[in-house]
Amino acid sequence: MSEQIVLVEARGRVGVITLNRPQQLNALNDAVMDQLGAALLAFDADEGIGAIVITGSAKAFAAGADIEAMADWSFMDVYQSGFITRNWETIRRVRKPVLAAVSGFAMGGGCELALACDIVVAGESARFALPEIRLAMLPGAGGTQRLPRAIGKAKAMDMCLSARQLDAQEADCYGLVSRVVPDAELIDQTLALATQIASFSLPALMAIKASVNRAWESPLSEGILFERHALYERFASADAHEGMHAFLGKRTPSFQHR
Ligand code: CO8
Repeated sequence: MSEQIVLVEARGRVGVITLNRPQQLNALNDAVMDQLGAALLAFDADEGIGAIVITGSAKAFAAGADIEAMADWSFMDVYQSGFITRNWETIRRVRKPVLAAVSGFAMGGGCELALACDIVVAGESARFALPEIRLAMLPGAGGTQRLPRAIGKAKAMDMCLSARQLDAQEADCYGLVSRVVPDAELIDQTLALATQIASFSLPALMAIKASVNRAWESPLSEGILFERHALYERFASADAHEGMHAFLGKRTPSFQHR
């Protein structure tokens, strides 16, 4: 039986997806992106799951798009088949929180995959780069768009134009990652964080994720309007009433994810 290139496992209310092409440093080919997308959508549809973790191996989260696969593609190949659009953007459809647990290389498309996640937890060995310029290519899976939004134009230009690599501490300082933890604790700490998040009310998590994402995608006035309606909608949620009454009653809330 051939080895599974994407491993999928539920740990309580957390769905864990592990990229598993260690020989190729988890280079992202169509099969990986198809399976990653399918796993994301399955967890997103699963009522028993409240948060999702994507991780790789100790040496590489992912070393980018599979260069061997795409080296001889023509313009028509990528245009007609909708390269990137066809299976790299599935993650944008996921409404539940997605956490990346990154150790080792997060290069090119691997860095872009981390940038597409909601929270990035980096092990101390994590290395982030968009080195496509070395190939005379372009960070085309959201890199030139999400990176400047995440870390600002000056740092993003430096990374994109010079292939500069950031270590975990630099990535933390610049806002590319959410937190840095010792490598040995990466999975446990990310799972603990995901478990904590998944214990909260799922519709509230989804509303907050949508509202924060709106901050990136609209002017402030529209973002504030979106947020206001998201807030009003909270009052239609049984969990919100339960959360507030539990606080007042000095007891632990029992969320039904409604
Ligand atoms: N694609 C295919 N194979 C890869 C990739 C990759 N991205 N990265 C590593 N591998 C393979 C190597 O070819 C090697 O295979 P083999 O053992 O058969 O020779 C194996 O993985 C191990 O790699 P190395 O021997 O190179 O390991 P090192 O520890 O010496 O180096 C590095 C690790 C620094 C990560 C190095 O492998 C490297 O530089 N990899 C390429 C990184 C890169 O350029 N990534 C960007 C790719 S392009 C991209 O992601 C664009 C996505 C956006 C949309 C697409 C537009 C281009």
